[in-house]
Amino acid sequence: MAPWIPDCMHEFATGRVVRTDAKVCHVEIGDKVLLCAPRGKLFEGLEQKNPIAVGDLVQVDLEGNPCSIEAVLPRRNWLGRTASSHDPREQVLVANVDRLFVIGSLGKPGFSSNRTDRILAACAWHGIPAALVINKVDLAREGDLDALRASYAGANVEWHETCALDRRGVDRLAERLRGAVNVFYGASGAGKSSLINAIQPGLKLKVGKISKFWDAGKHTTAHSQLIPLAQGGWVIDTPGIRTFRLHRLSVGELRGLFPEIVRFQDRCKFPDCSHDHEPDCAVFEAVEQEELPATRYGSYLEMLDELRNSTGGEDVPDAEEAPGGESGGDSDRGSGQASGPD
Ligand SMILES: Nc1nc2c(ncn2[C@@H]2O[C@H](COP(=O)(O)OP(=O)(O)O)[C@@H](O)[C@H]2O)c(=O)[nH]1
Ligand SMILES: [Mg+2]
Ligand SMILES: [Zn+2]
Repeated sequence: MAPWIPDCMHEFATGRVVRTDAKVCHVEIGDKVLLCAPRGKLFEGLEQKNPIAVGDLVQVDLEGNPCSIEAVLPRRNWLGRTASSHDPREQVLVANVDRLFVIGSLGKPGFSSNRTDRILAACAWHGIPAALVINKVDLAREGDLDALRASYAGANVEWHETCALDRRGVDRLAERLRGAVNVFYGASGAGKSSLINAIQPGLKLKVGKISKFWDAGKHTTAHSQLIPLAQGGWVIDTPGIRTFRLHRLSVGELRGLFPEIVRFQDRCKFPDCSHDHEPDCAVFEAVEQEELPATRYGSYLEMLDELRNSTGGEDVPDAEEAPGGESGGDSDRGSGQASGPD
C-alpha cells in the first residue's frame, strides 16, 4: 500500500515562550524569537485561565503569518495563583522553572519573613526548587545575618548573601543562574534589578524603577518576560509586589510545606493536628523550646488562618510589609491588587 501523504506538509518546531502579550507570544526557537498566535483550540475546555505562560515549551506551526502555536507541551512545574476574586481559575504566571530566588534585603525594605515564607511554601507546593538571597549585606547590623541563618537552617533552602554594590556573593549567584530558567521574586526595592545588572551589566535594567514584566493584577497591558542571560539561561525580574493565595490548598497540605513542621509533627497527639490549638502539640512545644523558629511558625499560622477564612481565593494584600518599612512609593499597598510599579 502506498504511504499516506497529507495534503500540505507543515513544518513544525518546538520553542520556548519568552514573553506573552495580549494576542501573541514571543517564542524562542533556536537563535530566533518568533511572534506566534495561539490556536483557538488551546482555549477550549481550559481549567486554567491562560493556556500559555512564559516558560512554556510549545509546538509551533511555521507556516502562515503569524506562525501559530498548536500545542503546549506538558509542564514540569509552574507557579500559579487564583486569578482574581471574580475568577476562581488558576492563572499560570510562569512555567518550567528551574529555580525561584527569593530576594530579601537588609536595611530598606526590611526583610519580611512572612513574605519569604509564603513564597517558599508556594514553591514547595508547586515543586519549584527555591533559593533565598539576602541582599544588601553591606547594611547588616551585628547579629542580623546570624539570626536569619538560624531562622532558615531547617527550611531546606539554598542560601545566598549578596551585595549588588560591591558584588559580594554575585559571582556565586550568577553561577547558579547559568543555563536555567530562573525567577527573581521579592519586594520592590530589595535589589532584584541591581543584582541582575551586576550579573549582566549590559542589560541596564532601571534600578529603583518599577518594571512591567510581571502582570499579577488586572492590568492587561503588562507582560512578563524571560530575560536571556549572556552566559546561557534566563531570568524573570518580577515586581513581586504582593503575595498571592495558593490555588486549592487544604489545611493538611499546608502543613507539609514547612519542612521544620513536618519534622516535629509526628509527635503531636492528634495525627491531623493543625498545630494551632490542639493539646500536646509537638510543633508548638518545639517553638516554645526554640527548636523551631517562631517566625516560621508565625508564617504558618497566618497562612492557616487565611485558608480557614478563605472566601474563595481572593488575593492577600501585602499587609505584612506595612510595619516592616518597605521603602515608600508603592501605590498598591493594601489595595489587594498588584498595580504596575516596580
Ligand atoms: N546598600 C545597598 N543598596 C542596594 C543594594 N542592591 C540594591 N540597592 C539599592 O536599592 C534600591 C532598589 O534597588 P532595585 O534594584 O531597583 O530593587 P528592585 O525593586 O528589587 O528591582 C536602589 O537604590 C539600589 O541602588 C545592595 O546590595 N546594597
Ligand atoms: Mg526592579
Ligand atoms: Zn501539632
